[in-house]
Amino acid sequence: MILNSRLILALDVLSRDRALHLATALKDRVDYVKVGYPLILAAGLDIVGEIARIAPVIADLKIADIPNTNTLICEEVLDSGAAGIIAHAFVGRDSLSACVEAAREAGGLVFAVTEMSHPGAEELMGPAAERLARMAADCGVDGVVAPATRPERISLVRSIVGERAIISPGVGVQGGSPSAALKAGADSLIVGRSITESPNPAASADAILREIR
Ligand code: FNU
Repeated sequence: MILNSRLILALDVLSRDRALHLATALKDRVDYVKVGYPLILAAGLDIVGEIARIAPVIADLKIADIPNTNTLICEEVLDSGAAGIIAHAFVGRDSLSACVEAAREAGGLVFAVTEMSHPGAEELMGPAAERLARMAADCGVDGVVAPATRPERISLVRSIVGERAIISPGVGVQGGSPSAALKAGADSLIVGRSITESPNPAASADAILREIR
């Protein structure tokens, strides 16, 4: 995984032009551009390849299906140019392993979600997060997604996943602090609206980069 800036841009915008404009403007400040359902549904899967020509793409489809369907989804999105994918761990070892195998075939990265950053994740995912992190590590994922909104959970996940990457969303609009997440053990921060909805996205990214450094 690339860890230069330690910043991943979450590009949850609905216009192809805006997405390409932001990716171009911010490509030197971020290691990856993360795209998910909002942009892919609005602009089509080809947007993955278009952005991949600007910066490496992580496809955040939170893949969560039976192994065969997971394989098909991974193949499609990796073929379209994604350098990495995000999959849910809660669906089970066989489903997550299917993602890992598909990524290995394509030379891509797999990140497993252990616990999400929003308050509702405390209901069901929180109590299972340690087991999910352990299972994800056993399956051979490259990294996990852990919540910047709960830095203590990042520390816990770090103690389980060892050297594997931890990428953390929830900074800014969701209330998480960049420095607290990094101090707790995150390798990279995933940041969306604090940058994309700023009147000056480059300046907002720079402010986060200063905190990272
Ligand atoms: P921002 N995201 C998240 N929490 O926020 N993939 C998770 O637990 C998770 C994610 C994504 O709040 C979210 O979908 F697993 O605007 C969005 O794309 O900074 C981004 O991270 C956060 O966006």
